[in-house]
Amino acid sequence: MSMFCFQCQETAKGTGCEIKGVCGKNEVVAKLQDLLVYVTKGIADVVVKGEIDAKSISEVNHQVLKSLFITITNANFDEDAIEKQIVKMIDLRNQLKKQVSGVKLSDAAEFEVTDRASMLEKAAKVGVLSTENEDVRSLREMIIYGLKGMAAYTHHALNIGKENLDINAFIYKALAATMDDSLTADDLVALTLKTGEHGVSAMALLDEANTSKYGNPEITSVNIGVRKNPAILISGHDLTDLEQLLEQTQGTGVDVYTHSEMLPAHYYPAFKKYDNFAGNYGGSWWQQITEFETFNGPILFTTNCIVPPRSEEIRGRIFTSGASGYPGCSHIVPDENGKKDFTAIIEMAKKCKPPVEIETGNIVGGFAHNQVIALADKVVEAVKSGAIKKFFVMAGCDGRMKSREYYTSFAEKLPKDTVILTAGCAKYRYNKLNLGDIGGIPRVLDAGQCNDSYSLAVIALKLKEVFGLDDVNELPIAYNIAWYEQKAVIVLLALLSLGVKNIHLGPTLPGFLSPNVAKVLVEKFGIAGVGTVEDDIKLFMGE
Ligand code: SF4
Ligand code: SF3
Repeated sequence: MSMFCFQCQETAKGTGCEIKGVCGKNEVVAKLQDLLVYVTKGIADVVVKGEIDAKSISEVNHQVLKSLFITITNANFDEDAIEKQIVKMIDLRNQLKKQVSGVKLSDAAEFEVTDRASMLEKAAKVGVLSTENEDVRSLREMIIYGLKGMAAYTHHALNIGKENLDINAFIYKALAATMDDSLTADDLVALTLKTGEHGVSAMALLDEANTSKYGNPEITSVNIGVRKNPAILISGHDLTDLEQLLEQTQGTGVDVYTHSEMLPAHYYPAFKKYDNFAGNYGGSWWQQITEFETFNGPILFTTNCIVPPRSEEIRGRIFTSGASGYPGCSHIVPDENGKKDFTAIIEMAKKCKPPVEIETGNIVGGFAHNQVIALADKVVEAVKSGAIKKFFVMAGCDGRMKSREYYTSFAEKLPKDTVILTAGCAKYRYNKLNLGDIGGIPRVLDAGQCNDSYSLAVIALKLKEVFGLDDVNELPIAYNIAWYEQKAVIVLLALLSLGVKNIHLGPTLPGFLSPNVAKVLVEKFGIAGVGTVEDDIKLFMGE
């Protein structure tokens, strides 16, 4: 076996990628990512055992978030960039160690490597399979994947200047705990829920960062056709990159389109003032394989999800920033004030043909908590009158597997007196269907990106209050969530920590759940997989 990774839904055979990632990650990238996670654990060990206050180590905090983010599925395939980050983290770790004396540190805090070969040799000993007990391994990895998602959201908030040091302190504590052999399976289950709690805080922090800077999302109709100008496509989740790109493209004759998870940027009031912010191009992340061909212009990835480009021509048009990276693609780095210079992308766009139109029409979204709560009277009335029988939270990720057609069919076949609440790129399975509305309330309410699943939780808690219920599970809300990468793991853990039960998770249950851990999730939280559309609808509707 040359590598092992089972962190995403598309993992080979549902059990683990062992030769090459289904995502395109090769053995070297996989191993370097393992080592990057390991050195962040080493830093956590130093911080926890040395009782170092997160307040005093801001650069370390930031680099830990970035390192975890780099290892998220489809974020970074660039061996050299990951190697550089490992070197940086070892250096930070060694600086940090000078503050600590008289404690025995773990190997993760002590190891040294000299070159790529020694990194790969070390990585082979510290990956996922280095934990032998499969239940402990399963719980440790579930916590680590949750932390990766949490780190991504916290990193976005940081880019907007918002921090919550309790989250950073928790990340250290939890990372260190994943190396602690004295913890029992019960301790690790408790830590999983704690991870979920901090996931709620991370999403709330990002929500506060986004809405304080860009305003509260509002109902918006987004054009999915094209204009006649050359253009740049921006993908991923980082709104600060989008803001800077929109500023720098003003008056250049270059339009900006969103792709995949960047679509919800259109819902924020602050971006509506840019007249070259043209619309959204294409569907969810995996459709980039054909959509980048017809887009014609350069593409900026601000985060995941990158699919290895099929041609040199396309690779030459891809730029990356932040935690994302791809070999051979230009990576834009910020200056010391966080400013990024996108001139190279804009100049390239000017020489490219305008995008080819692949569809026409509009998508309506912008139903984050503030907007939905503004409509609360209407929603509550519709529930009381029986016009709305049930809400279906269908947030999460999309993916390539054919089995995900389930979600399109599920949305189509749901009774007409139901409403879908969505967030994340899962929505592309049904957001272009004409599902109609109920007394003016659209049957698909899109709150935004995957992190805006937080909005769905806020909405549920508000409804619980309005209806005077004691338990969020008494609401007429069912959860049928699609997952793919580790941000969906933190969303799931966040919902569990809020007491939400009976979540259905698909299209397949995570390969990283051992049979015993899966059993705990089923027994304690009522987690279930998906069946056939017809059976599941009957089950959810209580028929
Ligand atoms: Fe496989 Fe997913 Fe890991 Fe990629 S991220 S190597 S597809 S499990
Ligand atoms: Fe999608 Fe990658 Fe997860 Fe932010 S863009 S939800 S998969």
